[in-house]
Amino acid sequence: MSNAVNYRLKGDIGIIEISNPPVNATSHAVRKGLLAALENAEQEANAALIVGAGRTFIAGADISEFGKPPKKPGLPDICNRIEASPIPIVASLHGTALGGGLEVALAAHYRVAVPTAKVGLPEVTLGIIPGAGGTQRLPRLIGAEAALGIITSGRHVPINEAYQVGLVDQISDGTPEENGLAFIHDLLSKGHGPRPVSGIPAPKPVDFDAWHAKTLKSGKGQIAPATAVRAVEAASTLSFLDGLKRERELFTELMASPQREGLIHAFFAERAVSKLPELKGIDPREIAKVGVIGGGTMGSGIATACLVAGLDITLIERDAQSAEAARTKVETFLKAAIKRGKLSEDAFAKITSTTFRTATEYTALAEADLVIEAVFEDMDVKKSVFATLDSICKPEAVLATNTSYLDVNEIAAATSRPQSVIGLHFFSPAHVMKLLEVVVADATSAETTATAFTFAKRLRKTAVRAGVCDGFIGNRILAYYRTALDNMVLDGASPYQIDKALTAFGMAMGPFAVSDLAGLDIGWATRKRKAATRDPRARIPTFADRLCEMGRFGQKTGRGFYIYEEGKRGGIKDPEVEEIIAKERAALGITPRSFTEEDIQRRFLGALINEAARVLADGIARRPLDIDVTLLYGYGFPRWRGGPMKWADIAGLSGILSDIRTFAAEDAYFWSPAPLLEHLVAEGRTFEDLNKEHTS
Ligand code: 3H9
Repeated sequence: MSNAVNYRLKGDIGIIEISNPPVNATSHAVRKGLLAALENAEQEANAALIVGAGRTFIAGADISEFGKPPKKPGLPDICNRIEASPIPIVASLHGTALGGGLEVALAAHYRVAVPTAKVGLPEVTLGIIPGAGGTQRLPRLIGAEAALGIITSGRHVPINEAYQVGLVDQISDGTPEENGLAFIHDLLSKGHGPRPVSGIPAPKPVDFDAWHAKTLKSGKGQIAPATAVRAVEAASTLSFLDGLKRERELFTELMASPQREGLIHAFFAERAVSKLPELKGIDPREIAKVGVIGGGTMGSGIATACLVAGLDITLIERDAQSAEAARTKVETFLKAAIKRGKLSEDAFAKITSTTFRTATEYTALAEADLVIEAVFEDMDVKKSVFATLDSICKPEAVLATNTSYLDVNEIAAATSRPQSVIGLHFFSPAHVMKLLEVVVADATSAETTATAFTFAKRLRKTAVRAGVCDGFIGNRILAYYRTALDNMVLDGASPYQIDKALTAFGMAMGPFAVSDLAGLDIGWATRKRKAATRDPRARIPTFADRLCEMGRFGQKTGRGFYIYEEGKRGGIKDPEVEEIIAKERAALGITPRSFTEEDIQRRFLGALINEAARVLADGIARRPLDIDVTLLYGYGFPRWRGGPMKWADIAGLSGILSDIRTFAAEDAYFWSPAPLLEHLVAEGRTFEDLNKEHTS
């Protein structure tokens, strides 16, 4: 028997324990072990219990085996074999029973669980559907409607809810083994035998076409959830065996899709971002008390994120009135967190009475373990804040700036302890957005960096390491692709057409709608700041300046590229904007030309990948996967495409380079190809090869 599965006889019950840390995924060794253990149990036991060793039952199939040649026995065979067993089989769940793990439990004849367990079929989040009978057994057990809700969302279902719909038979305190054994003793004493789910009549049909249409629409280009609807439909309309066949066909199709490749890349990339070789063995500093300077939207959002994570917060504002306004803002954010189920009423009461306070003097930060500055984006202001912090904070405190583009080295130099200074670039709204760029300056110590990563984890944020440059990873790449889009507007495309083309590609929002949300005045200020040093060959989106001159700053003023009407979600197109753009083109002597959706997407992606390659070559991002995670979590790049670098690998780097060279014929300055991209193409290598170089 393999070490991945332990088998022993306890009385007349065979105990089959999956032991494949960290999450008991059903690797080849587990599948072989399960089969052998089952055969043993059937020979000598009156019933068998399947449990997981360690922190969880089974979190699913082993994702790292996907894309490789399958090895027998497959999980569907194992599940069918479990269900067909002549002795009753009970699965006792704890931790998570997900994907193939839940499918094993569904193949068992009975299911018990501890109160903290969660179950789910999250396969669609990986670009596939359940492939070991989940789409056929779950609807039989709980009905098509409830099964569709679980399978198409991929969500982790709390065990109480699972119990209420009949997915598990009993919830008990105690260890999984105790729970399972007690259940089996009861079962045997009542003379109950095997109870295969496949024997339950087919679920009543629901309006599968409506489910399919709805799921396809909300998938925004992602196909797995809608495909899952068709698999569940098969449970209603076909025999169990034919349904299994249909599930396999659909599963196999998706397994071969680029969406599966992209989503699985995203799964591993988001776990790899926090693994930095230089932090191995480095202990982070303790963080309990945090100071936040500035109570604007960003500072208040940061304070909220920290408070929800249970940290003690002192927020500094310049006067009592601003401090009170910040307190109100934070309380509003916290109340919204209660509504979203992220915070309890009790925790809110505790936060507002004890762990959150505002102050107007920096001396209130003397005991802070970490201070995050979120004041106005001005180098002189920031330097003076850091000089003050240096004189007040305890020597072991970490001093962080939330700047989105300023030079963190220069800020660190304003202190006598640059080793303790780091950038923590939050994304707005900071209590909601999951991305945190950890900007490591030249003198930042490994201990400070390790502390920042641990802090991010505490906040349940995904932290990406970035180096110092204007815009770090994300905003630097954004500025470049945004220029490509603005140039297209100058040349004849409308902002609305561009937004439509890029949401069709899968971006969460169109870039012009995003600018309206962020405020057009931000880009305007940046253009003014850079005007003196701008290369004369660079083109200027004067149409955006005209909008700002008219006070059209976006959502906050009711007008930007779009018009925002009170009480309505999203903006509507404004013909006046098109007129302003047309006038600017005429003033610049540009004859407008037309762009297709594909033209727009190719330019957007060409620019994004070109600048991303430079960001890599400059060491601002160490690995392509760091860029993927940044764009996925902070910029609305579609997860099912894996991130821009993964998308580029799948699309083919030589095609992208050839696009860039073609565009260079129109504007050689902007479209000069990144040398790294040229090298990769010349050597026939990919971004994934660079990821591997950094992890091997
Ligand atoms: C499936 O089951 C298909 C079947 O229907 C059909 C088959 C025919 N495989 O997330 P963590 C690793 S599809 C391999 O940091 P947490 C993970 O990479 C599968 N490895 O912990 C990490 O490794 P490292 C359906 C896996 O406590 C380590 O385990 N199942 C797998 O925050 C710890 O993970 C899913 O989609 C796996 N299945 O969260 C569930 N899962 O330490 C996917 C994890 O080297 N997993 N690893 O970085 C999860 O959602 C979370 O891992 C879980 C734990 C909630 C379980």
